[in-house]
Amino acid sequence: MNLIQSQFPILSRTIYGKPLVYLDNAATTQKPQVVLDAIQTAYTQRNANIHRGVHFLSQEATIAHESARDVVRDFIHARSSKEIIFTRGTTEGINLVASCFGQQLQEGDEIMVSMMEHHSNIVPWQLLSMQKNVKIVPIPFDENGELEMEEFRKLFSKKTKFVSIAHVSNALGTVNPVKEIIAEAHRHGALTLVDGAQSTPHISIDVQDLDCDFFAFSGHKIYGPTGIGILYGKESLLNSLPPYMGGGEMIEKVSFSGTTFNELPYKYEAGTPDYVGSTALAAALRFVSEIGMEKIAKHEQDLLNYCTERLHDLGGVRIIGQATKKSGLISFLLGDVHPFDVGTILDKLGIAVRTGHHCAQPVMERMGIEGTVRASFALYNTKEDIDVLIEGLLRVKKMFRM
Ligand code: C6P
Repeated sequence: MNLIQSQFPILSRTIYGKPLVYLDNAATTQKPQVVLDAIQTAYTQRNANIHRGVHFLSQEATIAHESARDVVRDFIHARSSKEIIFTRGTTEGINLVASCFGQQLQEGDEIMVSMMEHHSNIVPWQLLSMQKNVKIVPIPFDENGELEMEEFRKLFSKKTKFVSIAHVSNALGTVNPVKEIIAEAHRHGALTLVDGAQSTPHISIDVQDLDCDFFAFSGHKIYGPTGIGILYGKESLLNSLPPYMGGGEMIEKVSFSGTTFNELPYKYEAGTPDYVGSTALAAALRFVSEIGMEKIAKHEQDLLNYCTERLHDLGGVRIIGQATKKSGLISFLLGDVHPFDVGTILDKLGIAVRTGHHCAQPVMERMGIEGTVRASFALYNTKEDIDVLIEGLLRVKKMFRM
């Protein structure tokens, strides 16, 4: 166990008597001790509802929560903490934008999403389309898993109002040229959202450099707790959109003769916020920042290259998603063995991978397959983990007489 791995208590556990090899990081990452400590400290030292109490504990909890917001602002290089909305995760962030921005749309307006989106960046727009009769225009991708950029440029019309796009595909690993996509959308007067669920843990994010209008990500995929995520939105836009949910915290004054809303970011944070999750997320972001996003990205690229090579050498492997720019994630098929069977055998060897459609059914449809086996890497994975995976796949090959 190396120095980084030793900071993740779960990594020392065994599964069916075998050391755990955790390669399902795109689904969720494991938590370092500093994050577990942050949760423990929040509950044992300063648990009190925030923004409401005059008492000491409430003020201390409020300060911790608000400084967590500042940590997020710095991490994604936002201009102001007012632009950082705490949500439950990427899914909620996208739903918030679809719902609030959607209110401004007229029948026949168009929303562009790509064919490689996670369901979270398709279904909220479809729900909107059911209410408002707006049209969803899918951007195609090619056999390698790269967006067809020529085609994308042709898809704009006067009715295009929004482009919502994954930074990194969770099923293919493709890193999309989001900066170029955003610039093109802006040229056509459309707003943009970047689904950063699979990029934030692996690539340094600068929302001002990207110039995206909204950016969503989940805490649990970047070593933070479940149930907390971030929606970044440009301040002027968040000010101009209506609130999402109603309740405590998001109001300025409530009366039966009319209610007024709180200032940003509270306007979008109805109810008691997850002030424990926020501080634990901040601990996770500090943790990765101390290691360095560049170093993490380099390490994961090395793992991706090594795994790709070893899979090629193994034979009988079809890699699904061969884009030139990929993140630390590899989807594949082993002969005609069902991904579920591969995953089940690997599991018995202590290896955790994800199998199936990865909540990206249109990707599977485009590739003409039902699902894949997916190994996804994090900063604590090593080449030895990949060696164990390859040995496991050799076992599968033997069992299926390949
Ligand atoms: N993908 C995976 O195994 P939530 O569930 O809200 O934290 O994240 C949703 C989501 C949105 N966009 C992308 C690109 C994603 O990958 C995910 C989550 C996990 O691939 C769980 S389905």
